[in-house]
Amino acid sequence: MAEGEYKVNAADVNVLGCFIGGEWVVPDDAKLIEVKNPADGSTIAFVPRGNKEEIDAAVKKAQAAFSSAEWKSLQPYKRGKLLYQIAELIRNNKDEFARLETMDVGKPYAQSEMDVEIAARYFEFYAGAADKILGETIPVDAGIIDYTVREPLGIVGHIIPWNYPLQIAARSIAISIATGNAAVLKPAEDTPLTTLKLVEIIEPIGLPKGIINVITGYGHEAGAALSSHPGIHHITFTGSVETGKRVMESAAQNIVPVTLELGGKSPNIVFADCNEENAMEWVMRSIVQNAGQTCSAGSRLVIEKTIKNDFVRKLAAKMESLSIGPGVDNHDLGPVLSKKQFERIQGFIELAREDGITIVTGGKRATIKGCESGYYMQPTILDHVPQAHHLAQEEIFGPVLTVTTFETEEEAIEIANGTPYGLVAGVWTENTSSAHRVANELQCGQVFINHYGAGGGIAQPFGGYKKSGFGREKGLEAIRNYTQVKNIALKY
Ligand code: TXE
Repeated sequence: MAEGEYKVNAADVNVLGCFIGGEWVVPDDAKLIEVKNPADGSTIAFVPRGNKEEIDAAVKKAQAAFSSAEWKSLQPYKRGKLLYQIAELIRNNKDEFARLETMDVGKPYAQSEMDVEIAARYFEFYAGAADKILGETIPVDAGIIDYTVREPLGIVGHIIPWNYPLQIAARSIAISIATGNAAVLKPAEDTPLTTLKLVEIIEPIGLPKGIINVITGYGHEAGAALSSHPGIHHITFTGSVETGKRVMESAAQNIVPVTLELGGKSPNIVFADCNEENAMEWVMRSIVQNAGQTCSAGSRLVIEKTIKNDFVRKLAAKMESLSIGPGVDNHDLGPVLSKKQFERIQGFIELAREDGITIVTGGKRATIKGCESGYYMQPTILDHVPQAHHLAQEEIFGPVLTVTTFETEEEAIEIANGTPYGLVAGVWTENTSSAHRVANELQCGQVFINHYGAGGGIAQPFGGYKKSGFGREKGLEAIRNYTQVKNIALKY
């Protein structure tokens, strides 16, 4: 059968629907998308292959809900209370969410559990923020009272990637509700399950129908229809640079602002005076988490020459001791998402071989007994990667670490800044002055010193410099993306 030609009610697998205006919809003669478990290639569900029609229906429902008296009169603190309720519901369904995320994305169960907790915390964070979205008073001329109010934008489109589907859907929905917007979400075609589960648990709490809508489908169909829809007032996109450009182009046709959270090639800058054990642990974790499929993955080790050989040797041994296998069995590394992603990573490894780059460890597919159709990849270290080489410049999005050395602080900064990306960086040194000097010079949206991921991320603004995108998600900073400012002046 050709892609997308599955029939509804295919006997023995779960056929899920889109969520439009508070109803679950499986269009009659719907074409479906097969959702697979990357651990073993099995089919776990079918979802509708939504397209223009479904997006249009969702936007209309969102518009009606956004303009309804019911939504307009729901005070901010009450929106906050609903968000607290959702956080509780997420925690009550923790196992189900974690199981679904692991089956859908492939990631180890413990990492999925962490995602569930983070999802709940987004709802709590924005619950508390809902009634604290403040304006200002501005001193102008005598006899004038001038003030600003922050108003919702209207209908916000969210295009969600496949690497952290639950976390990203959660933060999207939480902030949309907190700021008083209505939302249309398009999860990634490979990983729609936890987004659908999320709206399923939210359904009974009594949000006006149409405030949250989910359309499943492919990017070039449902995604493109959403980003070019004239009824949308903002697009939040997380994904590749190439698709980000397309989304921005479509949004430009409607003069719609976009927040783009694109890829990264984030460096861990390791100085000789670092705490080696700590640095090594986090350098490893930052590239193997979710099998390296994390936009903020620490995918480049930029290390002081004097300690490189010893550090890399120990790091390789540490990586070789990691277990690889299905996420449900909670190994250190699960499979990568799909054949497409696996082949993409293999393409980079092939390039390393062709160009004589040293493969210190890994580089091969890991074969797991009983899961031969899964896409498992050995964690890999590539040494002596010239700064200008493709491998040091492009996002690989797999458990593949490149190594480049430096001799001076200036050189470290130059190498760290020397890619088109600018998302995150790690700095490892016991010299606080040097750490701050380097942090000030780095061209990226987030710097971690002596930890990678410190603070947990929920309250901290997250986003890129350069081709890693613009606009910020997370924290209070993100509220700017979801609101617009009105200035009001009164002459008395
Ligand atoms: O991304 P896409 P893909 C990077 C990573 C990865 C590469 C390719 O390097 O290897 O991108 O992954 C939707 N209009 N990241 O092909 O295409 C799509 O359905 C509107 C980094 O999966 O960017 C999905 O929901 N939407 C990243 C989302 O965009 C479209 C996370 C992301 O898919 C569309 C994911 C279109 N024309 C990939 N085409 C990160 N920043 O974390 C696709 N989509």
